[in-house]
Amino acid sequence: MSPRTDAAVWAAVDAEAARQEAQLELIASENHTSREVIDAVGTVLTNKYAEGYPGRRYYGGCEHVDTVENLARERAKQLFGAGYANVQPHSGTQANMGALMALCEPGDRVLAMSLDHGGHLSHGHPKNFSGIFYEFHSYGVEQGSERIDMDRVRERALAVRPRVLLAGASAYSRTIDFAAFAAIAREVDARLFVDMAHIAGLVAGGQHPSPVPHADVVTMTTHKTLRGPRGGLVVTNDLEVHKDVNSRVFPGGQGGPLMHVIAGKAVALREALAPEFTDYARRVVANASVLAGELAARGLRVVSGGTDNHLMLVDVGSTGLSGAEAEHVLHAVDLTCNKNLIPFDPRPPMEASGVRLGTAAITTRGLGPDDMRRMAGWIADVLRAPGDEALAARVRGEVAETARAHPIYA
Ligand code: DSN
Repeated sequence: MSPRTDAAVWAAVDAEAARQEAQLELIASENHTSREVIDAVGTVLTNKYAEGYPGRRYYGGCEHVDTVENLARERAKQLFGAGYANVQPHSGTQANMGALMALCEPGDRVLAMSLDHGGHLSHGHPKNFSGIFYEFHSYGVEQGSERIDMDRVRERALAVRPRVLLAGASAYSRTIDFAAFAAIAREVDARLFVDMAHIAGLVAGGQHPSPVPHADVVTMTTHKTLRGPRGGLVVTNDLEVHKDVNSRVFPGGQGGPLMHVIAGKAVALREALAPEFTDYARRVVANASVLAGELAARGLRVVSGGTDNHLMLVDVGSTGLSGAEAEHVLHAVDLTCNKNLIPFDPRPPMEASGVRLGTAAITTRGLGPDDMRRMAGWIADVLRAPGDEALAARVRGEVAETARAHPIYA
C-alpha cells in the first residue's frame, strides 16, 4: 500500500467504497469484483507498453505481460468454448468497434435492436462511431408482448438485406434465440454479430444459451454479470474473423493494451471457470425472477411480464412518477438504479417511464430470495409515497441493515 499522499483523491475513493458498502446496487450493468481482481488491476502492469499481441510486440520487455495475456486468452476460450479470443478491448464499445470493422466496411448496412427498445449506444446511435460510419437499421420488440418476435426480425432482415445482423441488448429481459438469429443471417447472407455484454456471466454460468456456436463473432464486457474489471472481450470460432478482429482492435481502434486490466480479466475468468460461478449465475437469475414477480404482485408493471435473465424494466407510470423521478426517489433510500426508456415510451430518454433493475451486484454480496421480497416492498412503498419522509427513513434504515449484514469486502 502506498503512503496515500494525495488526500483529495483518496478521500473520494474511500467515500466511493463506503457508498458501495452502504447502498444496494441495482444498476443492471454493474457488479462487485473480487479483491483479487482489484489487486491485479492495481499492479505495476499499468507501467508496461505492449502494443501488438503475445509473441509479436512493438516493445521489448513483454515476456511477463505476454504470460498474463495468454492466460486471459486461454481462460476466455475455455470459459466460452471458443476457438479464439481477443482480451484487449478497453471497453464493450471498443470491442464492438473491432467486431464491426472486422465484419463489414464503412457504409454497409447493419440490422440491430432499436436503442429505444433496449439496444445499445454502439449499435447505431447517430452520435456513436457505429451510427456515424455504418448504415444502421433496426428491429424492436412487439407492442403487447414486448418481446422480440423472430418472424418480424426475419421480415426486417429480408427487407434491409444487412451485411451484419447484430443481436444483443442493454435492456432486454428475455432469452435471446441466437440459433434463430443465425438462421436469419444465413438466409440473407449476413454475418451474425452477438453483443452479449449484459449476459456474459449468465452464459458462462450456463443460465443463458450461448451465442458462441452460432455467431461469426461475439463481444462482451467483462464487468457486468461476468464480474471482472471494466473492459471488453471478443471471441470467435472463425480464424479469419479472429485475425481481422485482432488487427481492427489493434491498431484499428486502440494503441497499447491496458495490461493491468488484462491481468484483472485473467483473474476474473479463472473465477468464472470455478463451479461456484455457476451457482452464482443461477442465484442472479433466481433473484431477478423473485424480484420481478414480487414487484408485479405489488402492482408495478414489469415490461414483458417478467424476466429470464438478471434484469427487468419496471414501468413506473402507475405511480405518477417518471423514470428519472423514480431513480431519484430510490436513490434517496440507498437503492441505486437507472431510469430507462420502456418500449414505445412516450417520454424522452432523460425522463423515461421506467427504471431498469438488475440483481448481479446484490447477489454477489449474498442477498437471496427473502431479501428480494423485502426489496420489492421497499421499492413499491417509496415509489407510491415519494414525499413520505417517515417511510423513507424506515426504508433507508432497513436497506442499511441489509447492506451491513452483507458486506462486499469484509
Ligand atoms: N452502459 C451500459 C449499461 O448500463 O447497460 C452498457 O454499456
